[in-house]
Amino acid sequence: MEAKVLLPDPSVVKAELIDKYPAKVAKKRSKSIVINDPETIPEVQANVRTVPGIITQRGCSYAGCKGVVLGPTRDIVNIVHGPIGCSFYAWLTRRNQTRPDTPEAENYITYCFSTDMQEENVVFGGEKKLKVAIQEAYDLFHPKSIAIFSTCPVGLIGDDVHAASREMKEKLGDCNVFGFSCEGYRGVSQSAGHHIANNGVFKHMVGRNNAPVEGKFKLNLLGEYNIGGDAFEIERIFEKCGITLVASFSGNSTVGAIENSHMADLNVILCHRSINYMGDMMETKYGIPWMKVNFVGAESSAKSLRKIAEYFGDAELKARVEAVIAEEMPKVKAIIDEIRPRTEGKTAMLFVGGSRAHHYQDLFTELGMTTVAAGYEFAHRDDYEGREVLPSIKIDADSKNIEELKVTADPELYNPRKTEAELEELKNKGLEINGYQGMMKQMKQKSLVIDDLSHYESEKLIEIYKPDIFCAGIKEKYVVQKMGVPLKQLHSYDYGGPYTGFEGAVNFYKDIDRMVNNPVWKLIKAPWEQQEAGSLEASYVTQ
Ligand code: CFM
Repeated sequence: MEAKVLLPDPSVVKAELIDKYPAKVAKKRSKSIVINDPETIPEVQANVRTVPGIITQRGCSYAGCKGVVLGPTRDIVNIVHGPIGCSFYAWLTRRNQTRPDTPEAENYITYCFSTDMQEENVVFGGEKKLKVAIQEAYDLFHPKSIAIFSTCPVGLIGDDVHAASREMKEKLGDCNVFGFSCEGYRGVSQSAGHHIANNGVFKHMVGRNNAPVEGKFKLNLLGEYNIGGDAFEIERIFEKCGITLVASFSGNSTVGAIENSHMADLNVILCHRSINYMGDMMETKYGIPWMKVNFVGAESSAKSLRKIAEYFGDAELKARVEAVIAEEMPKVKAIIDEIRPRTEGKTAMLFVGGSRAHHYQDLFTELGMTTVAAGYEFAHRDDYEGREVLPSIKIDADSKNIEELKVTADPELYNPRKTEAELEELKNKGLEINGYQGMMKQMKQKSLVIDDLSHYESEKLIEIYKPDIFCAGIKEKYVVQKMGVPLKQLHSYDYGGPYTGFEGAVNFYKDIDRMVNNPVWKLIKAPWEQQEAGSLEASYVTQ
């Protein structure tokens, strides 16, 4: 039975969140703060510029391109063309793990490659220095691929990273060199960087190797970045089921696997926000359908495996998947039965990037916990409301900045994996092909959905709801914990993980149990409990 959670009136909460803002800001923010109705799905303002002066959780386009999409592939040398700070900030901070076949196998993830742009390069140009850096990396490592990432000053001074890459690719002969115009300011958030990265990976990597891949059920795992070892757990499950993983984009992946990925017969997408472009482009060019899955949550993992088996339509695979679920689930069930009485009825808030604020709600549901408010930092309306809204999304000037690749069917390699009739049949069985329903359909009536949550709003939310746990990132962690509320980092998982699949679910239950039932939080007095009412907002002013 589900525990009843009494929630404050969401319209009063919303009014309070925007009450202190200047009128113009309040008007803008109110469009991004929405009271959910899973039946009618209200419109959420998303993927628009953050109001200047507001402390946002967001990152930049370079972070989305280099850090998120390309970063986890181990045998590509990623050179950052820019000041050293951009590299240091991105160096090993995302906890994406990788497992080379042998200790000697190529793995550049632990390195930090930068052109270390100086004032002189900003004034006189940095292309020469970039070419020297590419040559140096090549001489040291002889990698198969080198990617160049542009930081803000590169775009400002007009260095042509693409021309430099082409020149070096030709000169080196056996190294694929390509660049990304992913300057931090290219979009309103890291989301722009995802799109730029998808375009580059599609243009320069996918389809370079047409060698056939062994296996009966071949798929690519899109939008899984192996944070804390998540991909390892999914790989374990696939292997048990007899499913062949051709390439992962891009956790625990290699350049070779991505170049060969168009040989798969299905793309499954975990993180819709960061990689849906790739799913669509591969479908158009090669005829590979994509399907949204979720391996966060034990029930969701079982459901996703069943969806994959249904797609391939093979009786033996279906039986195998059922056997794996039957073997894995009792272990999960034993733990949840022990933990759930302690977590049942508690509340959570999730404010993370572009997909985890949705996916992790499944794990909290399994714990009997209610998500009272959630939102993404940089997702688009389709991630909230479902892909049906795509035709009605207005393309603003910021989105127009990002190239839309014109993709057509490959004259030789296009091979629709399913006929129209087969796709229709799958749809009738409830399999959503090339679709995603978004977060809101799954969230409760009257829960709050907030896009690009500001620091101020997060403090207010905590003050009003006093949730049992708040999920966000390192920038929020200690501020929230000083209020007496534990914060679980869902970007890096703090030091934990994996949280995917069956074993991951068990890890998560245990970690959350420890956090929400830790008596230490009761010993902390939140700032508003220590100070007089009204004195908080101005506490940053020195008089
Ligand atoms: Fe996708 Fe991600 Fe996320 Fe993301 Fe990210 Fe991340 Fe994230 Mo941090 S790709 S949108 S840009 S699931 S790095 S692994 S945790 S904000 S919710």
